[in-house]
Amino acid sequence: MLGDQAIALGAIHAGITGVYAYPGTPSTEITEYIQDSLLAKERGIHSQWCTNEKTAMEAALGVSYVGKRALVCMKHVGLNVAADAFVNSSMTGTNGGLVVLVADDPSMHSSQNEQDSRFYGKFAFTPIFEPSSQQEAYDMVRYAFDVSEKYEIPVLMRLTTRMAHSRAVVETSKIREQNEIKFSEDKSRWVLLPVNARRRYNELLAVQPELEKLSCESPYNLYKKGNKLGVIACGIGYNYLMENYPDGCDRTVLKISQYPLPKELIRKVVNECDEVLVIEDGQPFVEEQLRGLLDESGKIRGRLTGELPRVGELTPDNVRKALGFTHDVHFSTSENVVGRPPALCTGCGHRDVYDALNEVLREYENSKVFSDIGCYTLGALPPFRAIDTCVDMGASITMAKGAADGGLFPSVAVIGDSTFTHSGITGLLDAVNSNANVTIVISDNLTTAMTGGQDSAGYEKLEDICLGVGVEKEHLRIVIPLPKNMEEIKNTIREEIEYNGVSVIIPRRECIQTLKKKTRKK
Ligand SMILES: Cc1ncc(C[n+]2csc(CCOP(=O)(O)OP(=O)(O)O)c2C)c(N)n1
Repeated sequence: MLGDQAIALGAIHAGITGVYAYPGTPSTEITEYIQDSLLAKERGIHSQWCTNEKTAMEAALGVSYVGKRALVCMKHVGLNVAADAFVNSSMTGTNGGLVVLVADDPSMHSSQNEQDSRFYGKFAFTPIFEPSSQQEAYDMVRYAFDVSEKYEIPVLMRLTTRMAHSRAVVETSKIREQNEIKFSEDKSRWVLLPVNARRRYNELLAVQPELEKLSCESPYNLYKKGNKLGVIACGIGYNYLMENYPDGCDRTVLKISQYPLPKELIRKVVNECDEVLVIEDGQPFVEEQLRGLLDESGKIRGRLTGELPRVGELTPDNVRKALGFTHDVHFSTSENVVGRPPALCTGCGHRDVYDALNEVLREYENSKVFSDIGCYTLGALPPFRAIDTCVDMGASITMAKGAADGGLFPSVAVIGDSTFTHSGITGLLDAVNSNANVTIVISDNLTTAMTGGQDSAGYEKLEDICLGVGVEKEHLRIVIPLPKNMEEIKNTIREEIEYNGVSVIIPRRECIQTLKKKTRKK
């Protein structure tokens, strides 16, 4: 199974009542697996996509509130969107088990940054789990639900790209029933008024030593005594370490797959070894804590000391180099693969949108196009070079509004249908409320194409949403993005740019990939 699939099956077998998610690489396959699972269907497990990560997190918390188990999945930047709900869920605590699965993307294979979600877990004082193999991913989900239920706290489970997207054989265990509905005896902890929140915060802090003890005794944190060269290997880093020692590792090794940091075990390694190499995929989360502000001993080595690269993902090769092996064994094949820059598909409607937009905007001296995240972001690359920004989901409309406030004309936003419902609607409301002079293009391919064609929450609802938010009917225009309609599309764009207020243009044509899939299915 893929690591993602192992998580999904582990969650079904652990007795979840629902999975709540918004797609995002490399986490998408978890929910897709549950959606396709007959067992999940038989058990009535909820698995419909959510509008964004915050709605997913909150729905999962609602499931937990009634005593049942919920899995919530997202990519790392999704946790920024869900952060308000996530951090506060550790204050309310949970009733049924709640596992928040976040897939990080070091090396940014398909992301805008390589933030490390373990910081969020520490920030919210939740336990964190980080599997080092597919088997562990499967087993750990159940364990994570048990910890969540025992300590009444949400738990964060973190994968990185290679863990999510590589395969291994997984042995399954018994299938557990879902929980019966039940409510917390302590009702006040769910109402985070300051008076309750202060009490809850103290309780959350008070349980931390117990969670740390649990980490020290965890079956997933292994200590093995060896020579004076120590290694602390976290999550998939342990996998890469062992790959370099097919006949067994002679170093002293501490494998970490459960946090808060098992301080006692860490002290043991540091005391027993002359040098300790910290191998972790992502940011130097553990290494930085070990070095502290004043550590000049040079004993702790890793990403901060140059043994491992400061940025990008771990590989068996860069781990090998850090371990001091001089003879080269290359695990990686990537250097033999020719780079293939991404491009919009031939026949994609976004192409026609950009062709029209480029032609019209050439007529203006200072136009800027604020775009967003999706397939249409590829409009930044040749031959289009049609967009000027892409920051985070939803930022197109709001940035266009801000730029218009600052005097830019024409100020244009381009956003996809799924991104619009994810986090563009509130920005549109801001633009309407201040009657900003912006032209907004919602390029509607009727799906969430970038992540593989998941259902789009605003399907057949975009016009009603825009009108409901307050866009004027005459300035809500629909076009069909096809080369034969080029003149009509250009005229529509021209007219709406010239209108001094909020205009929305919806070019609508189905994504050719989902169309192909549907035809094949038929
Ligand atoms: C906060 C966040 N969540 C999820 C993603 C992953 N992601 C990137 S683009 C995208 C959706 C794109 O769909 P849409 O806006 O309809 O554009 P399309 O790809 O269909 O052109 C998603 C889910 C992300 N980058 N950031």
